[in-house]
Amino acid sequence: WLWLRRRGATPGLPGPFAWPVIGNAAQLGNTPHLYCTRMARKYGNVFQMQLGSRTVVVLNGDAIRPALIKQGLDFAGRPDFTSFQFISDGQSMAFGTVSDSWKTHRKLAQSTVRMFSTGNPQTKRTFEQHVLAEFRELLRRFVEKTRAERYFQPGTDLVVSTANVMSAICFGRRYTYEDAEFREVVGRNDKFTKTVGAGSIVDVMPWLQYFPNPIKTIFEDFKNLNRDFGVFIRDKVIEHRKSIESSAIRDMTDAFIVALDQITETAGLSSGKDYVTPTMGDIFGASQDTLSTALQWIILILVKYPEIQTRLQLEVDRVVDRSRLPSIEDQAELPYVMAFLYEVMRFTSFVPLTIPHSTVTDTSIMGYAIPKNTVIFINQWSINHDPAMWSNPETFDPERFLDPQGALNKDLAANVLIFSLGRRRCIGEQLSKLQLFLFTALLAHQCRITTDPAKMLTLDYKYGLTLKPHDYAIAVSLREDMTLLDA
Ligand code: HJJ
Repeated sequence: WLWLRRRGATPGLPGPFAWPVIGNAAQLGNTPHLYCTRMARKYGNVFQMQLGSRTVVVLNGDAIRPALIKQGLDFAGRPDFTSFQFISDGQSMAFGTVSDSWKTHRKLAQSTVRMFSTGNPQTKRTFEQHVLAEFRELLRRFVEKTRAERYFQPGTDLVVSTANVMSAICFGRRYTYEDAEFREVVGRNDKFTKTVGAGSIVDVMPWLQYFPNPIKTIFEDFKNLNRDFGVFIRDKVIEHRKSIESSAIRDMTDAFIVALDQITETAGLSSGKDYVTPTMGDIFGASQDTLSTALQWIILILVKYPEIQTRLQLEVDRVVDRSRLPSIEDQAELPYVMAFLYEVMRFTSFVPLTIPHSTVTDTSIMGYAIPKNTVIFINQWSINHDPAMWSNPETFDPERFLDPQGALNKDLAANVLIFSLGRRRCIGEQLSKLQLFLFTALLAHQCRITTDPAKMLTLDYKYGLTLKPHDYAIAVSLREDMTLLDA
């Protein structure tokens, strides 16, 4: 057995004993990030484990920054995992490995996202209007459901709502809450998240997909959702190509089509492959999954800690009177709202391990040699819960981000790691932070959210690429009868 472990392992790297065939897969359990954090305490911030046929090197704490920044190029690859081949037929930018054309596409995607969100005051204004329009619809629906059912589960409505903001800027349209096709396309995030999260079983024991067992069923669901999702995005792109006028760019899809066609012409790139569909899939898919997860956490925490909800309301009321709604310009005046959001990101760490990386060359980190094509897990959770960096890391406390004058401690906020770093860092970070700020400030300004006092609220979650809270029920009441949202 020791010989088996040595065979696939990286010489010299510490790590837990690995069982034959499965290695450490069973030990990961339902919380791989917690297992990795425990192992890092025992073996150090760089350790190895064996998952099925793969040796995985896990980077924790202070091993993360040097690997992703100073040696960013070496660590920027993606493993050839089975599940990744089914995301946009293996053409996804987020799940595909690095190359020269990848770099060009990523830059283009980055500037396109910026052009429709945080790029300049004009685009910010438009983006804000989309968020506001969706918030209006969402609040109306919440109030109606509270009237009809008293306590209701907000999960699916939050997905539709955030997906609609992104659909507006990606595709130039929104969908009603009753739209069955849209609900189907955005309603399977849990299945996506479960299969692509670090430690996913099919990726390290691919033989499991070939005979009847629970993993095979999960994988079939995953393939089906990717097929349906792909068709949805592809149809959008086809419609756009039919009606596009380069003098009047309507949305991100138009902008991306024009930009990519231009590059293909001038640089002779990418041999006529359509990268618009996979990249719009990445942008729309990633944003609706992550932002809806973030909002589910935000609302859960608001009802779990009503005194924090009150504190948010007090701050928003001090800055925004009843004659208008909170807006982007208020952000600098609302440090508690920002501290609350950073604490949600830190405390939940709802992307605990990033999308798995791989080394593209032989390299080393903190004195340990790591061969080319090694699977690398980045444990973001370990930084956000490091007791050396955060006092009482398991306590939810936005105050930790405020200095004695009540201003946001930006240096401390920059230590929260949830969008990753370096060449693979999230391209939607600015967009997400702006959208979450607006939603949170609007919620605090407009309504009070409560939960059934007879039911216990848990902060437990389901593991995946994103951690999803369990279902919970809320009631929503407007803070005043006449609301600005009716205007
Ligand atoms: C999806 C949910 C999907 C795609 C893409 C093509 C880019 C959360 C973190 C990163 C985001 C990773 C990306 C996800 C792309 C989804 C998402 C879903 C189908 C997709 C760390 O998102 O249910 O289906 O097809």
